[in-house]
Amino acid sequence: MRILCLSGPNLQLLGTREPEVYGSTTLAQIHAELADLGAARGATVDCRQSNHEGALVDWIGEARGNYDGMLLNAGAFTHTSLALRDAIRAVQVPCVEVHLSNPEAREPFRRRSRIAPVCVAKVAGFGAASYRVALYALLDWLDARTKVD
Ligand code: CA2
Repeated sequence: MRILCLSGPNLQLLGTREPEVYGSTTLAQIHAELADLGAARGATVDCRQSNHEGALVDWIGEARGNYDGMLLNAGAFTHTSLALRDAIRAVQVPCVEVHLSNPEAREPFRRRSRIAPVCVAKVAGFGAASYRVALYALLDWLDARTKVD
C-alpha cells in the first residue's frame, strides 16, 4: 500500500506554538511516526506540507495511480476550499480527513467542512494521534476493500 499524507497551512508550526490547542508534537515527529507505523504494516507513507492551496491541489491531482489512499489535514482550507473538494472527488483516491483538534467543538466557522462529503471518513480531536489512528484505519479499510474486490 502507498499512502500520501498531506498537511495544509500553518501546520509546519506544530509543536512550537499553541500547544494547548494543537499539542507539543512536531509535524516532523508525526511524519516519522507515520513512516514507522506504515512500514510495520507493509505500507509506504509519503508526507508533505504546504501553506499553498494550489500545491495541495497539485499533489492530490498527482495521486491517481501513484497512491492507494490519502490522509489530509487541510488546516483552515478545510472550511473554505472548493478546489480541494473538487480535487479529491476527481482523483478518486480514498481520502481520510484528519484534524488534531475537534473543529466541531470550536468556533462556529470551523463546524463546516468543505471536504467531508468527498472523504471516506474523518478522524479529529486526538492531537497527533489523529494521524496515527487515521493511517491505521485507512490501511484496514483498504485491506478490507482489496479482499472484497
Ligand atoms: O485541528 C486541526 O488539525 C485543524 O485542521 C488545524 C487548523 C484549523 O484551521 C482547523 O480548523 C483545524 C489550523 C492549523 C494551524 O496550525 C498551527 C499549529 C501550531 C501553532 C499554530 C497553528
